[in-house]
Amino acid sequence: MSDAAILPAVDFTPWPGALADNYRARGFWIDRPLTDLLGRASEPAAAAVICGTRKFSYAELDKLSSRLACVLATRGLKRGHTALVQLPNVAEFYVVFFALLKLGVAPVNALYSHQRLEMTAYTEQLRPALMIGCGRHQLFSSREFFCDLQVRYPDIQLLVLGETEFAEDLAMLLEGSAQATEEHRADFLSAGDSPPASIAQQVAFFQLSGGSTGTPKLIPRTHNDYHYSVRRSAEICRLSSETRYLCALPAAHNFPLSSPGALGVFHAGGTVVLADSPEPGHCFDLIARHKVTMAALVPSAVALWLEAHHRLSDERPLNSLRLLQVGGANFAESLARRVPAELGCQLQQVFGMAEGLVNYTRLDDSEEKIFTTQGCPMSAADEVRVLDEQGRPVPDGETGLLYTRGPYTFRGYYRAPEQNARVFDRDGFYCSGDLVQRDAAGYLKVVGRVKDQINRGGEKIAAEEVENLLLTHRDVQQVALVSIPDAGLGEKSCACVITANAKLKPPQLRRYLRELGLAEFKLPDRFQFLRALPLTAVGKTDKVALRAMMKSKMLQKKREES
Ligand code: OOB
Repeated sequence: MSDAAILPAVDFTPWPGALADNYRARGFWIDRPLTDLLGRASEPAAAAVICGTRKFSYAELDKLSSRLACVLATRGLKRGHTALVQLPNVAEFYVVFFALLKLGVAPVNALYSHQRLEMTAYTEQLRPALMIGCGRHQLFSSREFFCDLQVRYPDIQLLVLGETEFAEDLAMLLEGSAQATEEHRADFLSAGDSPPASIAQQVAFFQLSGGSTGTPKLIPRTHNDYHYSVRRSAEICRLSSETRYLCALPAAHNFPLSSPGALGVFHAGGTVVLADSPEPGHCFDLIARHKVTMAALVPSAVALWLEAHHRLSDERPLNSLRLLQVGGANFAESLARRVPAELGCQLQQVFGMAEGLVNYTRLDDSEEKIFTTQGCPMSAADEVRVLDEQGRPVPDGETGLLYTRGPYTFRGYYRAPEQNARVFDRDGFYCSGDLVQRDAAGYLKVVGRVKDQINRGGEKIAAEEVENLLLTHRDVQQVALVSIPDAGLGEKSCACVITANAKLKPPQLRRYLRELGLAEFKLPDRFQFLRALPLTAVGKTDKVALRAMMKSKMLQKKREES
C-alpha cells in the first residue's frame, strides 16, 4: 500500500497531542490497523465463525473479505469513503466488516431492528458511498426504499446480500474475483500487512450512540483506540484459541463486537458461534452442540435463561459454559447471585458504552464485588471523575455523574458540534449521563441516569426522538416519553400525551409511528392520555414527577387487576 493512497480520511475530533503521545508511549496505541486482528490466528485453518451449518476458517474469512474488498474497489469504493451496513447475525457481517476495513471505507453498522427512519437519518449524516443490506429485511426486499434515497443521494451504491430477487449471492459475487484480487492488491490492506502508522490514527468505523437527542449520533472509532480496547478486553477475559464465544446480541453492538466480543475472539484465535437472538432454547442448543465456553447477554435475557434452565429436568446443556458476561442495563443483585448457583458458570458484569469506557468485574474478584458492582475501568489510562451537578468531585460511595476520558473513549460525535459542547467538559471528559457510585478501589455501581433515555432491556431509546415524531401528529399537543418499570425488560416506555381529540387511541399513534419508519423497539409500550404534564420550577416537563405518577398508576392498576 503506497503512502499516496492513504491521504483521504474521514474527519473526526482527535485526541490532544500530549495524550496521544502518552497512550503511545505506554504501549496502548500500537499503530496497527484493525485488520490485524484477523491475521493473528496461529492456525489459519481453525474455525473463526460458525453460522448455522456453515463454518468459516480464519483463512477463509481473510480470503473472502479480501475478495469483497477487491469487488468493491472495482466498483469505485476507496479509502475515505463511508458505508452504511445493515446485516443480521450472519458470518457475512464479519466478511463485510473486514472487507471495508481493508479498503479503508468506514462503515456504520446499523442494527437489524432499524427501519427507514433510522437508516435515512444515518444516510443524511454520513453521506455514504455504499449501502449494504440484507434481502430478508423489509427495507431491502424491494428497491423502493433505496430508490427514494437515491433521488436525494444519486451517487450512493447498493449491495443487497441474500437469496432474494434483488439480492446478490456473496459466494457468486466473490467467485472469479481471485485473479482481480491479486491485481488490486495495492488498493487494500491484507490481514498482517504493515501499513504506514498514519492509517491506525484514522477512523476505522462508527459506533452508534444510544442517544438522548432528537437524531441518532455517530461515534467515530479509530483503529488505534478500538484495537487497544479489544486487546485489553481479551486479556481481562482471558480469551484463548480454546474460547468458543456465543454471539447472541446484535453483532454490531459494542458489547458483542469488542468487549471482548467477536473481535477479541478473533484476536485470540478462538471461535465465534452466531445465534439469531438470545432466545434460550436456541442458545442452549448451540452451546451444547458447539461446546460454547463464553456468552454475553443483557440482563433481561439472563432472566429468560434462568427461567428456561430451571424448567429443564436433568439435561445439562450449559456444561461447557465457563463465563457469562452481563451488561448493557441495570442487573439486579438477586439475579446476579443466581447465575453461578444455577447456570454453573462464572459471572462477569460489564458496564460499557459505545462512546468508549468499558468496566469489567475481573475473573478473580470476590463474589461480593461481582454480584454488587459493575466493575472497574479496563485500562490504567482510563480517567474517571464522579462529579456533582456543579462539577465538584463527590466523595467515594456517594452518587454523582460519570465523566471519563482515556485511550479508547471518543472525543466527539461525528459532525455534531452542539451536542459535543453539551457532553464534553473543558478537560475533554465525556459525561455519559449515568449516575454512579465509586468505591475506594475504583469499582463503579450504576444507580441511575440523568440522560433522557429509556433502557428497554439494553436497547436504548432517546425520549426526544420519539417525542418529536409524535408531535408531528396533528392530534398531539404535548407529549413526554418516560420509562416505566417492567419485570421482564427492566424498563418499558410510556408516552404521556395531551390531546384535544377524545377519540384518539394508542393503536392509531403506534401505527402512525410505524408508518413514519421508526424501529419497532422504539414504539411506546404504553400510551397515557393526560390533561396536563407536571412542570418543574422553570417550566420544563418534570419527568421525575411523571415517572413517579406513571409508576403509581401502574401499581394501582395491578392491584385492581389482582
Ligand atoms: C452498552 O453500550 P450502549 O452504548 O448501548 O449503552 C451505554 C449505556 C451506559 O451509558 C449506561 O447507561 C447503560 O448503557 N449501561 C448500563 C450497563 N452497561 C451499560 N447500565 C447499568 N449497568 C450496566 N452494566 O450498553 C455496552 C457497551 C459495551 C459493553 C457493555 C455494554
